[in-house]
Amino acid sequence: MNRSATRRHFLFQTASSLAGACSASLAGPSSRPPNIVLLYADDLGFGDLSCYGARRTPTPNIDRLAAGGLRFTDAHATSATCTPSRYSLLTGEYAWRRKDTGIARGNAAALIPPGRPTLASTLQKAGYATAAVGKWHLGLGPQGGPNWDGEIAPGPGDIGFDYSFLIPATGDRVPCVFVENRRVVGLDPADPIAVSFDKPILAEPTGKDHPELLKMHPSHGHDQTIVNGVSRIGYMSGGKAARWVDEDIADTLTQKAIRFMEAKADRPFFLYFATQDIHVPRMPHSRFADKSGQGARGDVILQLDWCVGQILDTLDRLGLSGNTLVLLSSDNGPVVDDGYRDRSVELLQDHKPAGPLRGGKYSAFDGGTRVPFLVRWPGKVRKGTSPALFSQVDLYASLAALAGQSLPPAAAPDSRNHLPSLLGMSNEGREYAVEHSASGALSILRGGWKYIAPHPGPRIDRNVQIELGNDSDPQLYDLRQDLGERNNLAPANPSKVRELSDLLQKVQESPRTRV
Ligand code: NG6
Ligand code: CA
Repeated sequence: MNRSATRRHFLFQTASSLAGACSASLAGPSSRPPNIVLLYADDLGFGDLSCYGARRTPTPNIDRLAAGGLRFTDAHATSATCTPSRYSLLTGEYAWRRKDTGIARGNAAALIPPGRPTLASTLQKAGYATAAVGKWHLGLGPQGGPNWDGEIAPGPGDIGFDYSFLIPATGDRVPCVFVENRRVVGLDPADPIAVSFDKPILAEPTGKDHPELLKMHPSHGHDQTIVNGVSRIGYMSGGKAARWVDEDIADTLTQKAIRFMEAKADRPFFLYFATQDIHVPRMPHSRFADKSGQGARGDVILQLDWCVGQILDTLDRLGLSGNTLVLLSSDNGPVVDDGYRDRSVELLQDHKPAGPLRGGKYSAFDGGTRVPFLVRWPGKVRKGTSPALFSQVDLYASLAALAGQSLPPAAAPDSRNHLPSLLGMSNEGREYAVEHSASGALSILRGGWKYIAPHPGPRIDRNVQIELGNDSDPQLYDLRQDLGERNNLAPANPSKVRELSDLLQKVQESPRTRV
């Protein structure tokens, strides 16, 4: 579709998809579909931002975003870990429907096959320039993993992203190199990369055998190949010139994101900016190191806030703020000790990363999946707070509607168009939301109730000190009275348990829930 056809289509679709839900005109005669900037933080908790009540580490730039738009209090990642949440966000399908969508290894093959419709490919079809910058963690390359020395495909370029600049997996997993489009950045062909998650690669020092080489020590796991004085998950050799310096990652990614927006300022663009912050290893730039008084975790919250400020300032400088929908959220809940001794536990003080919620990252309790969610589009998104139940699985269908795209039947099987609630024109939100814990427990929220299906497994992960929410009995909580999920009402409410477990079973059994 050419530009003006795209615009006509957009006006029509937007008007029709919002008919009855709002009277405000979203698109004036001269408008084009808005740019979309999705800021996706890593492991940021419901209580970590000052606009969500945090008091010790201020986040003025994120607060500025919140003050100019809508702050959700009941928004959810689909899973309590990264890979499945990102999978759901981009495909509009619950990750638990598919095998191999758990936390991906650093050399996992591409999880989303080429040609599969994604949020990015749908926006690309609508005429958007699209980019993924930052953490990927959705696998790259063919079965068996990518050839890091050659062309790395398939990848984001095959599922709708025109441009990508990636941390292939996570900051704490090898390979510790950036991949730009289909190539490792700065690779010396004479120093090829080898990666293994099964056996050590000889001649490469590990944290386990050479703790004297470390500038930060692991608390659990993370004792394999050392890169930049930090031991990682997995083994790698080679690629010495290409290895990243953790302290510069935030600057590098932010720069790439800014360059992309500058280059595409004259057309609608979609920027998926997935920060490494505030995941481990928390290695802030010296501008932020020791500045929070809360250890490395607080410092990287300051760094994340700076990144967001840079993005917002760039939109202002380019004159694009008025025509850009900015969203900020997190892939899962918070964790304080996720494997490195970085003083975050000792200096946490009274800060509650999950706010009033129980559990955190990995957990079936709401701390695992209820996350900050901010939406700003000046003049178009209502300012204030929204209590609407919102799931990230709905971003696909909602943003597709905003861009005037109808979805082919096979696309986005679990994604529903909740654009009116996304824009703050309705507080109604989703009828129910499904959550998925790292142990594989499924929960469902509806009408203020939350049901957690019985699931085997430990109640507490002692390494990370998080309550996982596993129980061999059903759990039922009334979140309106008991947001902290303390009082299990299942024994006293068998009919509510049945109602919610039936609904959850229906969702599990139907291959798609898009209406
Ligand atoms: C866990 C890692 C944790 C983190 C997580 C993935 C250990 C002991 N723990 O296995 O540090 O990397 O995987 O986090 O290795 S996520 O946010 O990308 O899902
Ligand atoms: Ca995460």
